[in-house]
Amino acid sequence: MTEHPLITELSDGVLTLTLNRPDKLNSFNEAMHMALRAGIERAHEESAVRAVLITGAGRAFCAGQDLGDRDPRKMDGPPDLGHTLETFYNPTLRLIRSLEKPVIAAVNGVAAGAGANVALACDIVLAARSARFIQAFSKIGLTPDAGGSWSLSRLVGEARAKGLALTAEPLPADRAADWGLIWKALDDDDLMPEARAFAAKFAAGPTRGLGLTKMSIQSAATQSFSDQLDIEAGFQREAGRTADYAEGVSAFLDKRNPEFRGQ
Ligand code: T3D
Repeated sequence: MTEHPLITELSDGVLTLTLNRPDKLNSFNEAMHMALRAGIERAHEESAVRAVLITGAGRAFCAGQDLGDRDPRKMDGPPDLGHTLETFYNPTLRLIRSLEKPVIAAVNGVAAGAGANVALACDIVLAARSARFIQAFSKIGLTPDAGGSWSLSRLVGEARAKGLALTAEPLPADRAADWGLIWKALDDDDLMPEARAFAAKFAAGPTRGLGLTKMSIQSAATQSFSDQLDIEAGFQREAGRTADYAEGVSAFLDKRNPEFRGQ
């Protein structure tokens, strides 16, 4: 029986999506693309989902595109990779960025090509110390995709973005954290417990406030200071009307822990 390319589990508000093609280092084929997209769509639709955790089965996070599906010797002519990006990668990346809930990537091993850039599109990236991030594209004559050119240049600046993309040198998790490419590198055995703890904390948090925080930080990249002040005011107006805000302030005044309900 063929294993499902994505293991999906919803527990206590956390939707865990595990890329599950370990023999191919969880590289993307069409079935895994569609399953991951369906998982993120579910997170958009279901209020029971309050945080998403993406990780990989086996020793890798994701090795990008399954190159077995791109064998030139089995094709009539060159593939239209613009079409495959528009059809498979870009919709999922847009869904991750537009999801008004936190998305955590637990990078358990190598993350290469589009696999690295799917991780970098997430909101909190945790990586095992043994993990490496590889912009593998230049090794096969391609150019960064899955949002990599955007994420790299914003997260680590042009010099490091160009260095990573042009050389395809593996970047160890510790250095990725030092450079600000990811949130944290962790001992391998600590990765999943800590990632689950993060996800649980978000899932028990003020969901609307967290979602607006994500949107606010993302919007700041393309706004003037003055326009961003207006956006903050609009978001704060909305956050201030939530039951979770009332609970947060009440709990502070009562000197107790808040019980957020995601409302
Ligand atoms: O095509 C489009 O639609 C456009 C979009 C493109 C997006 C992209 O992601 S392009 C970039 C594609 N990815 C790569 O170029 C990375 C290829 N993989 C590697 O460079 C290495 O495998 C790694 C550095 C990731 C890991 O190296 P290592 O030494 O730890 O493992 P390995 O021995 O190379 O791989 C283990 C197995 O996984 C091996 O299979 P085997 O020999 O045991 O049967 C290998 O062939 C397979 N594998 C690894 N990556 C891929 C893969 N199979 C298919 N596609 C892969 N990307």
